[in-house]
Amino acid sequence: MQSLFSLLLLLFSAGTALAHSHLAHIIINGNLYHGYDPRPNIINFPNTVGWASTATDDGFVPPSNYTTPDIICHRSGTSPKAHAPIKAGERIHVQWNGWPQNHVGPILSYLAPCTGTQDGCTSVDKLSLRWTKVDDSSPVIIDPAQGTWVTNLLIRQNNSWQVEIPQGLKPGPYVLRNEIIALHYANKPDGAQNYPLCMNLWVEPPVMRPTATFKLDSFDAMEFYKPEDQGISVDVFGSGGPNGRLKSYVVPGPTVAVGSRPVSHSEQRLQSIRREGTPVVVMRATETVKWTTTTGVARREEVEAEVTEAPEVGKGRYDRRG
Ligand SMILES: *[C@@H]1O[C@H](CO)[C@@H](O)[C@H](O)[C@H]1NC(C)=O
Ligand SMILES: *[C@@H]1O[C@H](CO)[C@@H](O)[C@H](O)[C@H]1NC(C)=O
Ligand SMILES: [Cu+2]
Repeated sequence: MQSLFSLLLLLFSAGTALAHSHLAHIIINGNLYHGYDPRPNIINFPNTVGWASTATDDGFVPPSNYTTPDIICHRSGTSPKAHAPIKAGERIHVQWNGWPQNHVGPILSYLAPCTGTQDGCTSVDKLSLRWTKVDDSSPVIIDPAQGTWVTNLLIRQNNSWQVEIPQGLKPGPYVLRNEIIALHYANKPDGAQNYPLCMNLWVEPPVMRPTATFKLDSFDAMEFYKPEDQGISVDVFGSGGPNGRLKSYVVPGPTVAVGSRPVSHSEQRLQSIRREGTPVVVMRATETVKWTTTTGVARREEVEAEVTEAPEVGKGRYDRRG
């Protein structure tokens, strides 16, 4: 009996160790753009829009590292050259490479403009990125009695989540940071697991005139969370096992910015892949060229919107109930 238990425990821990994740790809209007796979011996696509990291174990950033640059865009995160083009108001399907059932927690999305560069987000100093939360996947606990969380919804739709780029967002280069905080060990010291995935976007003017005004906040990722936050240090399974007792969850970090339109749970669905998308490379801050395998023969496209002026920065606030 004892040995069977140990065997099961071993299988379970092996399962969780293997079950970490990374960004597989994103889909915008049926166009697929590649993510970055940090595991050893993988040759990544040169035109990935996903930030590279040294998380070779597909792992996470722990609360003890919340004040280090690793929390910004994962461990030793570095920006790629490519940016996925998207119009303000459109939706991105963020495809995770699998997600384990027990890794319950919130799915958070943040945007940061890349300013002061000629090449968009490519050479941006990640420490200078200032973030706005555009989605917190509320309500994070879908059914307290059943113990279902938004991560279960993500798993049901092939481990993906849809994020809407606010219609009122000014055109230009942005980093989208999609993060899941897995809370299965969050009742233990330093037990929460943050998986921040960054990707580069080139935001174009919306098809229709924006109806809502949107104002960027200016949060520093190294100040988002504290190990003792209510939503970070939390016993999600209660004392009674998997059908947890936790009835409500306090989302950590800044509140969702006014003018954001998170895709609601009922609107969440799969986007299908229709074709390989062509990312863009940003030139002279306001111009882009389409990605080609051989540089130099790319088509140049002017973006008519005035993207040079710095985006307006709002006050924003942290919600630290309790
Ligand atoms: C936390 O940061 C330290 C110092 O940079 C590093 O050595 C350690 O590997 C990090 N831990 C994780 C799990 O990323
Ligand atoms: C489901 O996700 C995998 C990657 O994890 C991907 O290869 C596959 O195309 C996705 N399926 C659909 C229907 O989107
Ligand atoms: Cu894991």
